[in-house]
Amino acid sequence: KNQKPAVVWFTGLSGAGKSTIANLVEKKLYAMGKHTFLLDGDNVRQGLNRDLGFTAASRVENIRRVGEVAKLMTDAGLIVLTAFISPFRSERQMVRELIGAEEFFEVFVCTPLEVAEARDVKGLYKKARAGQIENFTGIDSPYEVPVSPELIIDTVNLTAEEAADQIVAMLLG
Ligand code: GGZ
Repeated sequence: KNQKPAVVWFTGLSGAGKSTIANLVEKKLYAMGKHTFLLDGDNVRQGLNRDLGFTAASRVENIRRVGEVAKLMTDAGLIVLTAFISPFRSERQMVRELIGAEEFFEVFVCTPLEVAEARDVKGLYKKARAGQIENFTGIDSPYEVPVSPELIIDTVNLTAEEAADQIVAMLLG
């Protein structure tokens, strides 16, 4: 089946819902016969990037490597989904240029800090507030809101299903 390679680059705070939505998008694309790959912290920070932490320099390198891997995968014809905080505008711009603007879709999973922190699914915000985790995004490490993403997902008013449908429509519509 014919398919256009693409990178759907999710960005947003920890606990914003990036992985949840990316997983749903992948499921929907798979059901349509598309070939995809999902890159996220679970499969990247344990392996390829296990030498990296959460200083600004480590995050820059994390995103650079993920961008390069995504590029290789689009060269193989895949639709690549990436779910990383990717807190810095300059690195998101760098990967946009690396991939090529026509194939790059930046999706801002827009969940306010108060909402992500209130959910605190993994208890990480609590630990960060208590000083047990340093350089935590939104607490003592910055998140730079995207200026012109291809899509903004309002997770306060949309379900993950609805968000995933919006993304599929953007990609294939
Ligand atoms: C942010 C951290 C931190 C710090 C551990 N700051 O909610 P999670 O757990 O599953 O997602 C977060 C993930 C962030 O890794 P990324 O590779 O996406 O970050 S970046 O793009 O900025 O390089 C969180 C966990 O790792 N985590 N310590 N200090 N998130």
